[in-house]
Amino acid sequence: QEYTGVKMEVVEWSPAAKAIESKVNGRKVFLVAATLRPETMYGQTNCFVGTSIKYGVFAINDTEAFVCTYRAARNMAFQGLSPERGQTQQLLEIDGAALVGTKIKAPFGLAPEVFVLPMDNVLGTKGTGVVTSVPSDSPDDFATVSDLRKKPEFYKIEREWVSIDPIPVLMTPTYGELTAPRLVEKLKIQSQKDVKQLAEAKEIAYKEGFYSGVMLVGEFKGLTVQEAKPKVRASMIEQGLAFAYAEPENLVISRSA
Ligand code: ZZB
Repeated sequence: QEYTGVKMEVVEWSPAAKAIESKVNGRKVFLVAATLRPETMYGQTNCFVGTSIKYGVFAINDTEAFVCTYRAARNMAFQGLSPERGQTQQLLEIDGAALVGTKIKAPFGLAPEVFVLPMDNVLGTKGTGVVTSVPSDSPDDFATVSDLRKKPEFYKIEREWVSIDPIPVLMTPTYGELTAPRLVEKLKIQSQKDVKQLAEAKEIAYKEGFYSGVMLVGEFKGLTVQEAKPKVRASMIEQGLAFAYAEPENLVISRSA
């Protein structure tokens, strides 16, 4: 599975994560999200972590540190993303819950700064355990953001952290410019707990976007999603905002399992 690792630089730590600042030796710290849809990065409105997942802050070199699961850091250590090949260098450990409310940069995002929010369905066993959120094109993200907006107190977040509306990124003939909200409505998805319908919606959104989508924004506006996808990715990597991150097949919990 070849992901794009998106580097979301920390702008301001949440109070609960503030202590990290003094323990990274002046390194820039990034939450790193694994995505299969780099072309949608213009529409990021926030980022998700699992509140009961343990994350580490890992030194990548002398100037940068990544926040992700230990499992992801270990994979990265075999892909040129560690001071010493195959060796992780963990600076500290932190609970996902403590990261919520941290303000980070969203590379290529039309909303350039976003907040870290909680999501129930983040898997610690896939990608980096950090998920960047694109409610315009990801039904899971739209359903979760809708839950958070309905019950901010329950999720222990500030209303302001979920204030960005879905941002149109691409257009499909069937669902228009907000594919995920349309699908959530059509399949009568009530919340992030409707995992079965969400899996179906995700499948449809992937296919529709990939085969029929046309870019509405960004450097490759007007190109089809199929054409734009590798170009957006290459552009992000070239600008130092992302990197290739591969995951060994047998470690991925596959959808059919
Ligand atoms: C941004 C994005 C925009 C994504 C979109 C999807 C969509 P898959 O297909 O099952 O492999 N993701 C990544 N890591 C995790 C995790 N640990 N737990 C839960 N979700 C995770 O899923 C890959 C996608 O699932 C990734 O791509 C990421 O969300 C999320 F418009 O990144 B994506 C129709 C989907 N649209």
